[in-house]
Amino acid sequence: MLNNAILSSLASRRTQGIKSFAVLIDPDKITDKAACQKLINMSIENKVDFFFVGGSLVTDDNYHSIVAQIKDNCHIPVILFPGSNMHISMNADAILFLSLISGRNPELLIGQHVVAAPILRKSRLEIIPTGYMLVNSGSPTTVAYMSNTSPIPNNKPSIAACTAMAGEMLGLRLIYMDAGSGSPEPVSPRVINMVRKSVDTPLIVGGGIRSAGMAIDALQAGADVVVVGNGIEKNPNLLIEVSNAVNDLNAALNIH
Ligand code: 1GP
Repeated sequence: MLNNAILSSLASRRTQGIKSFAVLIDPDKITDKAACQKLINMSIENKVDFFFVGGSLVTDDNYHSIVAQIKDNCHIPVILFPGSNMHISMNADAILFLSLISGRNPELLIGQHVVAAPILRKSRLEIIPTGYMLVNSGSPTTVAYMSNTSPIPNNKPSIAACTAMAGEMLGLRLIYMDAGSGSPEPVSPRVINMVRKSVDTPLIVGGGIRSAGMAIDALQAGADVVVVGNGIEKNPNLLIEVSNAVNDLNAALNIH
């Protein structure tokens, strides 16, 4: 039977207006066990909702051990955020089955998926069909280069909205808008807002969120989940700041 616990929880949180915070662990950046443990402990203490693990280019071989370390030490769900069909770890809870719908690279729209499908079919991973949209952040990002696609311009909300709508009509269950890891600018609230009004799926937003204020801007514009990676690698206290801000926002919306 297909497992859909995480997708159901995201959909139900969306219905209730509950916002979520996901910490992205890039296996190339968190290379030692002690640093990973510190991040896990902080995430437990600050009630982080999800871990995303992955990146568009993973060169270190600790992908599986990071997933295992998180699973051994906490109950926060681990969701794979793969850059290719090589990034599958059976110990995780779920995988974002990403179709890069902002691009026109068939490998990332369907090709990699065909290779991954039989492996995923045998796994216990929850498979979450996700429309992945890159949004231009003003400078080239690893993900844009690696995917060989052009991101949607940050000042063209209608293109983003139509892309998300098409993704939803194709049956994708989540939309993830990403400015790319470490991007100088996050996805603009205007783009988020227009996409929010165009689809009913839960909406994940990440890339270039370097302050609690930016996270709140994205959530108030309509994101259901904000993802922060790079900013936390540079300043671990950002994890606490974003978590507090998300909790305050949820409390302000009368959610406990
Ligand atoms: C990148 O959305 C994620 O794919 C997170 O981006 O590392 O810039 O926080 P950052």
